[in-house]
Amino acid sequence: MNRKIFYFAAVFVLFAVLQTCSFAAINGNIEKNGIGDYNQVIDSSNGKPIDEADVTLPSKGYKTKTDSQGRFSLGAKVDAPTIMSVQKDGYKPFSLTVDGNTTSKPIVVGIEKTNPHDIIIDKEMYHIGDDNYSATSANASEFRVKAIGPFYTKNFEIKSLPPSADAYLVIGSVIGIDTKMARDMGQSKVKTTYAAPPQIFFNGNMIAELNLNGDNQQIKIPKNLIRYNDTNQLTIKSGKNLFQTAYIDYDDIELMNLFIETKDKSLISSEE
Ligand SMILES: [Ca+2]
Repeated sequence: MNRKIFYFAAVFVLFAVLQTCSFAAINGNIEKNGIGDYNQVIDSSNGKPIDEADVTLPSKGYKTKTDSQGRFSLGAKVDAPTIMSVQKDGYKPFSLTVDGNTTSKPIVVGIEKTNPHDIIIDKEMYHIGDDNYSATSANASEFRVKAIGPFYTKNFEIKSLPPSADAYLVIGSVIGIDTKMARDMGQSKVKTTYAAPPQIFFNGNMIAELNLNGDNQQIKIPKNLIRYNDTNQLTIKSGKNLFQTAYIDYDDIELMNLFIETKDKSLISSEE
């Protein structure tokens, strides 16, 4: 296979803007076939096709599986940015925000095997907010999942982590954030208002604010907040529309794939 592959992950990756935490280098998971003629899921470590992977567009209710060559087709037309999910047992849950531009050419997705210390918190898509949003909100046309309310929360166990590693919360994909920064970046078309950013809490402590939509946003979890061999709690609160004073209007967002990855500190510093 002499196919010419180039990386374009960085185009889609927009980092969370954090107050106190530093970033890890991002995984270059998405590869695009410069010549190819079909969408494909491959193992990022060896390039081998992955069959029977689940490929979905949750907001469109579209589901398919890859064939024996890892190939798949997107049966739904995609215009506005939409979250595409790829899941396969033994691999990290993967998602990518696609739009008409992305899907006009074949997409080759490289997925990574899970590591022993990875913790998958949630592989579902959630709509956080109140189902009251403007048609010009970032990605409003793609909202199909009913809102669960203004916050998401989940308890999960952490047994142990390697002492030489840092833990990162990874948010696979998020769309719909209407902050001032998202508006200034052209992600939101809402002209007259904007919302406070969604806030991420770990065991009751705010560890980050999400100002932008995007894939694979990584947030370092302060080690002193982690409870080992015990239950930990992740909460994501939607921000309020800062220009609506007559009633509380929560920013409506959709997110998918929440997990914790560990990265060896020495590896991270060499990547930076
Ligand atoms: Ca709202």
